[in-house]
Amino acid sequence: MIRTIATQPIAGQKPGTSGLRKKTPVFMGRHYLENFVQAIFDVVGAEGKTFVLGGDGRYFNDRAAQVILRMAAANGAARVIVGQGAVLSTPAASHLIRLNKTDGGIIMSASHNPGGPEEDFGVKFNMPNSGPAPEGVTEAMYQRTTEITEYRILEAQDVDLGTIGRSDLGGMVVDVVDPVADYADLMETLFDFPALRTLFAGGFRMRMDSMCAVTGPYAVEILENRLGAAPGTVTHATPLPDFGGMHPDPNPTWAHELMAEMMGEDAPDFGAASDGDGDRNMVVGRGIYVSPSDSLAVLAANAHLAPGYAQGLAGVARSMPTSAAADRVADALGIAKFETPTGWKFFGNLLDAGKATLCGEESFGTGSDHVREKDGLWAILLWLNILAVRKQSVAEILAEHWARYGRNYYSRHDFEAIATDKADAMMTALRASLPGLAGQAVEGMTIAAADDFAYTDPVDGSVSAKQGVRILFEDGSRIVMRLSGTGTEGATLRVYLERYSPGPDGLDHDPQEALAPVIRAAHSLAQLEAFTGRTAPDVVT
Ligand code: VG1
Ligand code: CO
Repeated sequence: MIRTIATQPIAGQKPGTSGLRKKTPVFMGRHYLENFVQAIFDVVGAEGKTFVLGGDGRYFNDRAAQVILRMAAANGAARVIVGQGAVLSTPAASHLIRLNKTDGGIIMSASHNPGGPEEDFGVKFNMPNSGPAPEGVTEAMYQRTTEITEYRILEAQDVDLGTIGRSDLGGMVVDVVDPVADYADLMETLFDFPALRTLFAGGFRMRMDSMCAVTGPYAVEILENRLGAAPGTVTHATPLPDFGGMHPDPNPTWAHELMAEMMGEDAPDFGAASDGDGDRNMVVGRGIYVSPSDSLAVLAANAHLAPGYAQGLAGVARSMPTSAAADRVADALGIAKFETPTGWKFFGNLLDAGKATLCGEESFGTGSDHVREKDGLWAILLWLNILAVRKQSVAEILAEHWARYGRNYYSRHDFEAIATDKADAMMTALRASLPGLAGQAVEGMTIAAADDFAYTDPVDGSVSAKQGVRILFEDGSRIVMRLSGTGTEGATLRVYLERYSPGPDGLDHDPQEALAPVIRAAHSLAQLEAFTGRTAPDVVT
């Protein structure tokens, strides 16, 4: 029986950089999930439609899936394709939307945020193109949450999501599918699996840290079962509702076990990690960390070595705070380059229009037109494919890359859990100071230009303003500052720092040392300590 439940708007259901993320107890609160899901269906329409549903398996994933299924049925959906156990990595969900040509999908994830009863949960909607809903759509969903008066839900027993197969839920078809198989098959079409099998058979050693999050089963199937990497190559391979207490954010701070192994005596040839929902990747060579901006540039320069990209790239897109290393490759290849605001949703149109083939963000996100999300395991496999063809180490590949293109020294400093009013005051003052900055000298560097990044989508003409403060120096150095749109506690200030060294000398400095004057300039221009009381970042990547 379908019930219509009276409800009231709940404040703050505004999706951020990637969907609606809140503390789990907030999401579990009365009508919280229901209101947001009804707002999704009210905006996109559910009648007669087919959706994909899955999540990263974090705490509340299983219960939320049952609620979403009953609401989909009550709203007239024809069919929902669910990953077994209500689990799908974000890129696998994106692939299933494309493969089955569905009307979109709902992904339950707070991505790289910790999970558990007191940690974070999230929900986002992906469009029929399989990418995250663009701003116009998420804004409409938010508006809907501010005026909602009722939601619809079927009264029914839980669907058995543990068993693959088809069932009926109040007239709606529920197809429970293997979360891994289709995704692994897609990877086989893009990469040279026989060459990768030969690589591993030849003694190549790898460590993959799945951080107790969703990629464990995917990585075991692809790396160990299909490619023959040694059993145990994948660590923390069992997804847990609280990620085993780990913070599933693949960066040197949170993936410290992997870092220690890769920098240690008996380091394997290649190391990698992925995040809560499997769309991020960190790549590490023996004794050398690859910054995500450099990773994008190296992948762009070498993608043609993998079968799926042998025909070359149409273009490369990066988020604005990502370093310009990829631009240099695009220029050398004579292909298009794009600079978008932070968040994967801004790449969707470029990918759909065939303008860009590879996309990347400095936040450990890399992907291509094979899906409409960033894709952690995809990036790791592309690196492996390149290593297999070039028969060089990660360190050698990076050194050759920098020698050819110069090096964009790059780092991001995060200042977490700042009181929101203090962070807002700092950004307001910084924005107000921008018009007078050009021509000023700081730390021996002259400011060439300063603005607040605005983006006009080249495909649909939509404009997104206030996407981050940029301070550009005459020597090519750059400071970018913006507040995070994925956090759930106070404000997180992200300071992005970049300095270009053309070589041939000065290509092997420590990034923090190379960037020292830029870091000092950022602190003084933003009056960071005066506004926030902070002198040092919480996380450096
Ligand atoms: C962060 C990253 C951004 C990324 C987003 C979602 O957003 O900076 O590059 O697209 O997370 O990634 P913000 O607004 O906190 O800076 V994920 O893996 O959390 O979906
Ligand atoms: Co993620």
